[in-house]
Amino acid sequence: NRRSDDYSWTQYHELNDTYQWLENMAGKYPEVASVFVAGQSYENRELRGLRIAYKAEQEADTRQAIFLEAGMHAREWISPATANYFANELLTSEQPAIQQLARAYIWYILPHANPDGYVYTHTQNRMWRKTRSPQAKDCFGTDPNRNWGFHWREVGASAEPCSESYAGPKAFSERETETLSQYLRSLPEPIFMYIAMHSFSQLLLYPFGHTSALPGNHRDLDRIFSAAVSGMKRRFGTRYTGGNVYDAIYPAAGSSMDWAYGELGVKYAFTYELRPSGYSFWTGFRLPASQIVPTGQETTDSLLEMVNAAKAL
Ligand code: ING
Ligand code: ZN
Repeated sequence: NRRSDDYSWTQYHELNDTYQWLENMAGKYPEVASVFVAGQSYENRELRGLRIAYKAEQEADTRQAIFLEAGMHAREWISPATANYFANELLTSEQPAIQQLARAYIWYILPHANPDGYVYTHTQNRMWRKTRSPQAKDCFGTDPNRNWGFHWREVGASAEPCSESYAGPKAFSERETETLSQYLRSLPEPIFMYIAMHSFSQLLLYPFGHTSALPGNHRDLDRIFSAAVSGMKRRFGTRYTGGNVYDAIYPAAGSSMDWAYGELGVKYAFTYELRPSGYSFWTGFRLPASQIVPTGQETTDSLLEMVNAAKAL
């Protein structure tokens, strides 16, 4: 129903509008951007994303990849919106620092890791979190951020199919997580950084969720964390806190971030919990669309500092 050329940053979009926009961006910047399909959902939707690869400046292209995952949880609408805003910045920004950032890596931006759930939040239940696969007891869905095969279901994940944090009957039981994990293994470039976007509470998190033991490179992760948090604050004074998942938020095994770090060997893995701050369930997922732009701006500032801090290590 919407024209492809009037995709806006002042409203949340339906899945197909964003999928059309991804195609349009690839068409508009054919030298740089292409659509990729990272997997399929239970209801046969694509996990469609945008690969952004500027022309290599050196003859031997040794650039690494940065993978940005969003929309894993259906109701966290600011997550895909922010990922799309950032992809747009990588393609259109006139700021030299952003252009440099765009050119220094091969970017994979996946706005909707859980497309079935996202569609469901538009058509049936705004507060849906999980996937939409039928489970036992006539309940639907698995928590896709508890379903990854790294210390699966050890802690902070439910064995109860009706629970919001149901880990699934086994690791990678969900087609979304299984196909995405295979896609990540198949990338031609080594993955320098894995970034997941959720909402809300204004936190920046790093591994692990299954234990309070800190990852081996936690001092480096802390430095990157500090840079990213000050980047977030620069424009509007937005405050983020955080740290390792287990201590900073709650024990939670089976996330994509922990799998990327622990199983794929990605050294720098982070999860943003975007705006708003606080813990009010009823307002937290309904961030006004007027905040897409400021959230996008400050998060772009943060990502710039995050990547540059990691690069400088
Ligand atoms: N929070 C995340 C969740 O999956 C999280 C917190 C992040 C857990 C990273 C594990 C790893 O519960 C939300 N709001 O989804
Ligand atoms: Zn989430």
